[in-house]
Formats: sequence, C-alpha cells, structure tokens
Amino acid sequence: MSAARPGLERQSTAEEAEHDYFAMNDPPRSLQTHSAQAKAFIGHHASRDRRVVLVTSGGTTVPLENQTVRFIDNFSAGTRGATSAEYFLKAGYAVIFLHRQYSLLPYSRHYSHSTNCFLDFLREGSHGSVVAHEEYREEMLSVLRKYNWAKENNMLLLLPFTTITDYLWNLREIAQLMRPLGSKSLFYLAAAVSDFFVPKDRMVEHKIQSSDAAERNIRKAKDSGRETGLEPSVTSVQSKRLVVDLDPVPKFLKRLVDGWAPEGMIVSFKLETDPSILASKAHYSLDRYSHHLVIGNLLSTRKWEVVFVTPGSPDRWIRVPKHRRTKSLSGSEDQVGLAALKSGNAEATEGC
Ligand code: 9Z3
Repeated sequence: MSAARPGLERQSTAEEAEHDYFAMNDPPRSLQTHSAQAKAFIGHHASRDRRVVLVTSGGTTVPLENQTVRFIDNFSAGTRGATSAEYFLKAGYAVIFLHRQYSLLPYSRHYSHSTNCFLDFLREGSHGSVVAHEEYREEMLSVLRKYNWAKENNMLLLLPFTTITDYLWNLREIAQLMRPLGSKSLFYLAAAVSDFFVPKDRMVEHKIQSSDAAERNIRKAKDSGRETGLEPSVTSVQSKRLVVDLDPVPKFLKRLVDGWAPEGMIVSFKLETDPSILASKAHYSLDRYSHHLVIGNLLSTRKWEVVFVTPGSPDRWIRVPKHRRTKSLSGSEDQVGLAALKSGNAEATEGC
C-alpha cells in the first residue's frame, strides 16, 4: 500500500526527522511496560483473528521545564476517544486506548466528575450497603455489564501518556507492534496533539523564575548553550514577560502512514476554530499524508457535527439535528460520535 502513496520521495527527510526526534528526546519510563502489555494484548487477539484498533484520546502536554512545574496543554477532555472506544468494542474490535492520564475513559466516563459526581448516583442501602438510586439503576447496570464484559474478555487495554514525547514514543511502539495485524489494524487518532514542543536539549532544568534570579539562570543556560551551540528555550524574562521559543513537532502522521503502519487503516482528526478553513485543512492533511480518512471538527460544534473527508469522495457532513442535542458542551456525551458510529442511525443527518 505504501508504494502507491504519493510524496514518498520526501520519506528520507521524514525518517531523518524521526530519527533525530527519538534520539534527542528520551522515552517515558513506562514505555517498556506498555510495550510488553501491548505485545501480549495484540498477540492474544491476533491468535483469534480479531481486529485491533488503537484509539488515541486526550491532549498532550508540552513541559517548559525538565523538572516540570509549568506546561502547555492541548484542549481535549477525551470524550470523543472514550465514546468511540465503546462503539469499537461493540463492533467487535479489541481496543488499545492510548489516553492522556486522568482524561475520560470508556464506560467510567458516564459517571465522571466533569459532568456529575458518581456519589450522586448512590444511596445508603440496608445493613450498611451502598446501592444505586432506582432511577439510574437500569442504565448503570447496562454500563457496568459492558465494562465487565470488556475486562473479563481482555478486550480493552488502557495505556496513559502525559507529554507529547510520551505520546509519540508510545504511538510508534504500538504501531510497530500492530504491524503484523496488517489490514486488521486500525488507527483512530482523536488525541489533540501539540504542533510545537521544547526539545530536551534546550529545556531549562529548574522552575522558571519571574524575578532577578531568572535573568541569572537564563544567563547561565545561555553560557552553557554557548558551549553546546544550543539556545535555551526560555530566552527572556525581562519586565516579568516570559518569551518561550518552541520547535515544530515532526510530522509523525507521515511516518505512521509510510513507515510504522503501512498496511493499517488510518483515521485522523482535524480540529479547527475557524469554520472557513476546516474543510481545506482536512483536505490538505489527506493530500499530504495519503491516509484513509480525516474527520474534521470545530471546537464549538464538535459534539454535533463533523465532516468526513476521504480520497475520491465528496465531503460528507454528519450532523445531529438540533432537537437531539441534549447535553451541554461540557457533557461527557459525544453525540456525533454516537450518530456516526451507530450503524444505520436515524439521528444523523448528512450533507446539509
Ligand atoms: C480532535 O479533533 C478531537 O475530535 C477533539 C475531541 C480533541 C476535538 P474531546 O476529547 O475533543 O471530545 O473533548 N482531535 C484533534 C486531533 C489532532 O490534534 N490532530 C492533529 C492535526 O490535525 C494531528 S493528527 O494536526
């Protein structure tokens, strides 16, 4: 499949960028454990001829200091990823859920603190027991049964990440482990991934200061930079202003498509805030990386409408009609996810 993809002539540059990135930015401490867990999980399902999907979910952080106090974050609660994972499980996929630590998880998202406190669903029963309120019991039991089924059948592997570097190390590792699955592997990249980061060799060690001490620290970092030829990422804290200099994150989607998972099906998301550029940015991504599907969404309407952009087909909008939009944007329901993933769903309207 990769041989037919355009843009391969630029591969060596992308490969070099990948090599440099992973050579310069250390793997997370959990990588070996994650790798062993993923290997066992993939092997288990491969032997049963099952399809495996890697769902990425939640935002990546960009630490500003090596001993991190401050970091830049990417917006994502994990609703899209957690909801979609439930529907992939329902469709028979084994799911590797690579998620931002403490973001929403499949099944437990229904009772997350961001929408409601789980304690509100419970009351004290007789003899010191705890029971669910009558009105919530049926739904809770249904969620609990699905959750238990996924656990008992080893269908869901939860792997957390925090930083952009953790994310990329995990993504590469898991993609390469999934390679033997060939066309039975699917990548569903809903995580909100930072485009910029502070490389390890330019990161300041200690907490950035806002006082005179800061200037002294920066001078020190610049002096050592003169020896190594590298500028520290924080270049000035004059007049209490902080100027941070970020590098671009290498275009990992290119490496995923061409190098790490050439036979897998790859679905990426494109998040924008300006409606006038959403479709063109989604097309640009598809042209550039030549994968299978880009799902475009706007921050303000992401729960009600998305646009599917695929090679050789007209754009397909999936919209949840107004009267079906039941919860607020802060809710844990991903309504368009439900509409798109439920086969033959009557709640979605297309092409409007
Ligand atoms: C998305 O667009 C997701 O749909 C959301 C989901 C983050 C909006 P929530 O978690 O939100 O339900 O609150 N993800 C963005 C994917 C992304 O960052 N893509 C990058 C890009 O387009 C790399 S593939 O450049």
